[in-house]
Amino acid sequence: MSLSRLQSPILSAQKPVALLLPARSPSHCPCPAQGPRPAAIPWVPFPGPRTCKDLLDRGHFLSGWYTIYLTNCQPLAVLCDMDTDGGGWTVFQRRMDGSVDFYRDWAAYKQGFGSRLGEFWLGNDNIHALTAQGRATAGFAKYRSFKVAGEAEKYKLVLGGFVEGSAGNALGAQNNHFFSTKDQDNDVSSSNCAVKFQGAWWYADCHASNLNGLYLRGPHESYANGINWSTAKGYNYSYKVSEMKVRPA
Ligand SMILES: [Ca+2]
Repeated sequence: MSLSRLQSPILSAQKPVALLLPARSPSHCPCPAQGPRPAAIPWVPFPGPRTCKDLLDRGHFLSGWYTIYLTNCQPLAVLCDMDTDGGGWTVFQRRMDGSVDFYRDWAAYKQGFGSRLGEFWLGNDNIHALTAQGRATAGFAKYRSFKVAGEAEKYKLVLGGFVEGSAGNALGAQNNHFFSTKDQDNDVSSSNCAVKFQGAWWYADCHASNLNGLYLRGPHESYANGINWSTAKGYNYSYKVSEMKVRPA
């Protein structure tokens, strides 16, 4: 791993590949294959990749944007990190240069925003689908499991135990809390945490981490409104690089 990656919080999670299989049989749900169907056995189901780990296993060793297929065969373009910690990670959040505004409303976080070329949030509905049957993993801060509920449950964070990570467990405090944005206060504080700390997160009363906070480029005087990970560099240091990613078990 590069130093910059080591210096940034990387939330990682994973889910069993088996749980990503479609409810119906592949013959009723023929996801497009990557590349040509094998001519010799055209009748054999040849499902498309369901995760970045699938793609890695099929020989895609370079990081980049690929199309994967969710459980209902819905295609989704995702950034696959094929390099960090063995590769096969699906990245759903990236901060790297402050070029994209992350202080956005519920609708924006629901559908996703940003640029494939730089910073982005993949969208809460997509993140929910990716983690629907989530179980754990690794990175800068590693968790045994990671799941984001659907919108009906306000994208609640369901986190497994903290496994390891030099940055410490700054996401644990947000476990079992709803997602909040500046226009939807679902936190347990009498104030509006998203407005107070200028982000969008699974705020409680309010946070120990704020990876969708303002891009403040390192040390900052303001309190807890940057890309903070309190158990590492506290509430007055904003990380310059942040990635959140999941990988199947
Ligand atoms: Ca509140």
